[in-house]
Amino acid sequence: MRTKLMVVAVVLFVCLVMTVSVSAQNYTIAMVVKGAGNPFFEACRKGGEEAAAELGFNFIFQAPEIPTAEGQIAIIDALIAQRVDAILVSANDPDALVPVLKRAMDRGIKVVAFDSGVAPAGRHLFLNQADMELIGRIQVQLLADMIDYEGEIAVLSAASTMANQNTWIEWMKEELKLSKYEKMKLVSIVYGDDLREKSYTEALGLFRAYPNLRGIISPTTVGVAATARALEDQGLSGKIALTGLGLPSEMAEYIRNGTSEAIALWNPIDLGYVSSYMAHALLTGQIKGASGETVNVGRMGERTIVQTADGGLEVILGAPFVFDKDNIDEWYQVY
Ligand code: RAM
Repeated sequence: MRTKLMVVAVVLFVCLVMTVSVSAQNYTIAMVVKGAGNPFFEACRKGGEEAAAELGFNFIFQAPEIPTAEGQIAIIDALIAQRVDAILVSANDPDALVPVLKRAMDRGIKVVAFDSGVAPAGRHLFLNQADMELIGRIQVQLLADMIDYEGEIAVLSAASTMANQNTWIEWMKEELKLSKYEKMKLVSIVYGDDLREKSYTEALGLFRAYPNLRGIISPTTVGVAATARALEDQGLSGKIALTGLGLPSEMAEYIRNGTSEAIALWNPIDLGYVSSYMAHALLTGQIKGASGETVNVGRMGERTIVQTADGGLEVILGAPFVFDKDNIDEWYQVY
């Protein structure tokens, strides 16, 4: 009888230990993106799901109906109430999200911003897709080549509050200061808010307001695809050049027919994958989230945490990649 009781006690103890260790690793990581229906973020989601399968955490994907800070704040509030372990966020506004993210961090939730950052006070880490300066400058260089360094140009951006687009536009302006661009003039910056129809309408507005327009840069996957469609609908392909940051899957037909000779981007699947690995490493204690630490990011190898100019901490994914007629066929089915 005593031996039987002992066996039962041991079995119960083992079960208890197993439950504790399983639930300790059963983290929930939530990805909050700018807005619903954006294929760029669907690709980020794929990367998050891939990391979840490898590391064994629960993955939640959430997006406000339209890309606003208010929508994201409501979602994050609900995630805090749900007691998720980490939040990955591509912010619609770098400052408006700080109070709610601070509240999340106060409750022990790890916050990793990715793609479009939040101010350092509202995050533990930021995953930067690529050097912001490079992304800004490269788009001016691509457009300049298309229009022989001459004529009026415009920018069709996402929302005026979005940190990633705003930083890239600042670097575009810096690039345009170089003497080789003295015959190019930035005449307008308009905002399509990362909504397809609004971006389309803004593109039409540019065509109407600037009859001499030679080129458009659209540093948003939603904006660049909408502008390409507007150019074709108005019979302006080949008359107004177009570049920006586009998904190969959405831009392939426009690149093949010359509406846009070239676009740039990084791999959004990797972006979702690496940001998930970063959050998981913070949760397990593999990293503390300090400058100089190395974080293991699965099939992408390792990355080092560095200090940014704004006093925050970030990890850089890689370099932007240019897609054109020569390589689009290799990429349009990938993302
Ligand atoms: C849109 C979003 C996203 C940006 C890409 C390039 O999908 O604005 O934040 O990184 O474009």
